[in-house]
Amino acid sequence: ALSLDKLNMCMDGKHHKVNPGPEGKLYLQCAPWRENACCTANTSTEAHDDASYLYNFNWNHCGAMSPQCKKHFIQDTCFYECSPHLGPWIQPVDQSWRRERILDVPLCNEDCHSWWEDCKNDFTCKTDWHKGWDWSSGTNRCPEGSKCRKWTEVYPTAKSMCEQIWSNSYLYTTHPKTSGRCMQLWFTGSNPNWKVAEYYLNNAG
Ligand code: FOL
Repeated sequence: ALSLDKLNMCMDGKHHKVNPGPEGKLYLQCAPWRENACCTANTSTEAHDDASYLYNFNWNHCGAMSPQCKKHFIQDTCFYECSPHLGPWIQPVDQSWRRERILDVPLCNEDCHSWWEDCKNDFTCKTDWHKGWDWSSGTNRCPEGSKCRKWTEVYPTAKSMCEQIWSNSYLYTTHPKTSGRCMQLWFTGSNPNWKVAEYYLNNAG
């Protein structure tokens, strides 16, 4: 679609709406986006389900993911599916399941660190969760030759996790939430990320 407004648009992803707009009700952790969202109410509900139809993605590929870790993945899903302010970081991509992706979205320091801290005691078998899984069962399983390892072995630092898990969707930053220089996964009230996108649009990354 012709993007007239990089500050208010939806990426051409698997489940994204064509244009952002109000949704009335979005489910639980996705509720902060309800006034202006790229996700539908159905997508917001699915974001909270294990192995949801969104990507058939199994968080529990190395045993049950802890609830405190899972809440960050739910928040990431809400952010990824619902955010209308990712324009400066949207890139075309040649993938079977989407035509656009996000690249190097500057993530607020606290959001990256709290995510990693809450997942520290969990396990995974892969650093890049976008590719290389065994999908023969219909959901992702650890590929042959991989082993479930402690989170901190796979991701020694918060930075390594935030940047590598979704193949550089995020860029690690030292910017705090209050800076207006980083995107927030977690917020209440009006979406603070519009101003951040505006800043990066005018200051060319
Ligand atoms: N969150 C964020 N922040 N950025 C993202 O890009 C993102 N993407 C997903 C979920 N949350 C995100 C979607 N996740 C496959 C794996 C994960 C996934 C979507 C699709 C998948 O089918 N992987 C195949 C390769 C498919 C292909 O590239 O053609 C595989 O080999 O495992």
